[in-house]
Amino acid sequence: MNRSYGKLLLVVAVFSGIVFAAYAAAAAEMGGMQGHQHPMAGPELAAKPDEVKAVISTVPKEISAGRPATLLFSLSDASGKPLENLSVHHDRLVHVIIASRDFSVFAHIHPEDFGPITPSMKKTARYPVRFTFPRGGRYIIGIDFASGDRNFSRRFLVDVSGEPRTGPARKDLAREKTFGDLAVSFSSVPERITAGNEATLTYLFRSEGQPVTDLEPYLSAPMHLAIIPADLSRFIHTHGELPGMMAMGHQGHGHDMTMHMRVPDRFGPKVEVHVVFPAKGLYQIFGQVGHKGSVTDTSFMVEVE
Ligand SMILES: [Cu+2]
Repeated sequence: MNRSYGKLLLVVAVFSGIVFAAYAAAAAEMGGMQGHQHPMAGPELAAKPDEVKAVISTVPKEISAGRPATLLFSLSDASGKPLENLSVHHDRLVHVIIASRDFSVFAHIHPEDFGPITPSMKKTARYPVRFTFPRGGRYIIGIDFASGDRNFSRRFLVDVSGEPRTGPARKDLAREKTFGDLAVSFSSVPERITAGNEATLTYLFRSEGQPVTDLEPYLSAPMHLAIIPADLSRFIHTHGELPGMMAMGHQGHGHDMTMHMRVPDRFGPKVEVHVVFPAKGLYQIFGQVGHKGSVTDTSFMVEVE
């Protein structure tokens, strides 16, 4: 056992009271965790869940609402060595999604957002982000990273002290919502989504009554999505496609084709997402699009039967 792994274990031991690493669920989640989901699994779906390990630690140890916190993700391979060979995917080394249990809080951040990636971060495979949790209660933290040509996702739960506390998610199946200056119509085919079967989600964007045709890529994809069930048992990160891109994507190897496809500089008004929901229940779908130089976060809920 090398020294850094020893330290890692110590960190786990020290923080185990407040941090829940999701190893138990990892095997069940593998199918739902890859960047782009297909019933036809690509070779990367065969990756063993214990092939890489991700551990979260936080400073301070107990996070309080309204106080800045540092979240540190330590990545290691099966033998416990730091995972040094992370590859950039979607323009970043590590993607971090944070959502509150009631889904009123959402953030998508990266270590790169807080300064350059240092040689020491790469060598130790320890990547920090900073975040101020606005309310107390339970949060899900999902991370995505790639090593070689394999994508990995891991999920953690953290409890934040302080009032007011976020409660459970409430069912809200509204299909027309406005986010910033974008009016969004959300629909699914089939309308009744069933577990284990692919559904196509379509977003139609309008602004001042007109279809929006100048959406912009965000981190090299037409849309970034984080899909989270109400019981926070999974974290699915996937990407939108433009209608018509799909035919190409589906000829591929069943992994994240959007990574290999050039996204037009401007597009709209529709973005499609192909998702296989792994189990019954309510899921919140956070979708992010670029428009006029900034990123708009959208949020819809689906009920999977
Ligand atoms: Cu990201």
